[in-house]
Amino acid sequence: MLIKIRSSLDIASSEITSESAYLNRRKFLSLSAAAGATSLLPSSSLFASADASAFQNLPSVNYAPGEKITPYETASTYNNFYEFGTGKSDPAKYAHEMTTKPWSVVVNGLTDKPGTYNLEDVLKGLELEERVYRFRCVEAWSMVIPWVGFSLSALLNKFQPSPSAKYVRFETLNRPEEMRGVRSFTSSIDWPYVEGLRMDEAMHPLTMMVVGMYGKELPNQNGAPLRLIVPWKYGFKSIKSIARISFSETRPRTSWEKAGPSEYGFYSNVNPNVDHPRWSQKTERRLPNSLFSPNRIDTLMFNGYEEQVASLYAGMDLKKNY
Ligand SMILES: Nc1nc2c(c(=O)[nH]1)N[C@H]1C(S)=C(S)[C@@H](COP(=O)(O)O)O[C@H]1N2
Ligand SMILES: [Mo]
Repeated sequence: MLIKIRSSLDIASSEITSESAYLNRRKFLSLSAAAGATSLLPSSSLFASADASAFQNLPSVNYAPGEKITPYETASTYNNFYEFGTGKSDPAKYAHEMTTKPWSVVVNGLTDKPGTYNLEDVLKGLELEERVYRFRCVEAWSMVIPWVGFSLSALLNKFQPSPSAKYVRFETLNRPEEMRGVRSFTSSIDWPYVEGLRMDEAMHPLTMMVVGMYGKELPNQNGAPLRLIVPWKYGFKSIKSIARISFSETRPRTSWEKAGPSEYGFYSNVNPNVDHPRWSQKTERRLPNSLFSPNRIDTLMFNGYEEQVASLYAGMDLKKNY
């Protein structure tokens, strides 16, 4: 096994929090028993099916206390992943056409360790954990999701960015033959999908690199095998299926800035006081909802993570830097 996974034996019972409410204890026990039964099969990577248990029994922290976890069914069927179409159900229908094994990541720019790395090598030595975060799309819908991954800082530190690196840029896989949205002539996105963070945002402990959700590997439609989650920013910053990570001194131009500069800025912090030019950001539709239970709730400053991240933006005009 190439990734360091803590077995249930080395986790103090105090670390196994009761917040993993979506998995009741009995279900958990039966799943780990099943995983135990297959552990004699040869397996060489975290993502081999015999290692399904690698995503369970992890230390878990709930960053959305008191809120209901969105059902897996909703989180894995109501998606934005324009590489597979613009409809919310397109990713669940078509993202299986993307090959995610094997997967490699190019690391370049201002780093002492440029190269093309197998996913297994990128992840080597990193310890998985679970975090429950609120997730807020710029289209004013939201969910609460238990992600599995680790702080992005742990991964970036492995690549020793040089002190002159001020930004990190991410690129999604660009493989039109497996992505019908990329092949489409009506797309407004300049492929590949590009996102970026200021280095201090990237190194913030809440910024997460994600490989799983709900105690399982990420489904392709949610950005397998490697995606970003920045819980205080609008969902489009959380780029999926990452194939390149670059360090730079200058601010990268992101796909959404290019597509609509007056509507989508570089920072894209969740902010109920700054409306999108075409709609309000004061409230959000918490999924799943229906005509009869609209589930409208107030949007929180920095998506509820103000205490942890506001200092990153001290002195900045958040209306200008939207
Ligand atoms: N490569 C890529 N990443 C992407 C997108 C996309 O179209 N392509 N959509 C973004 C948007 S707008 C949102 S809201 C989230 C949706 O993540 P989810 O489907 O896991 O909820 O992914 C983000 N990451
Ligand atoms: Mo979004």
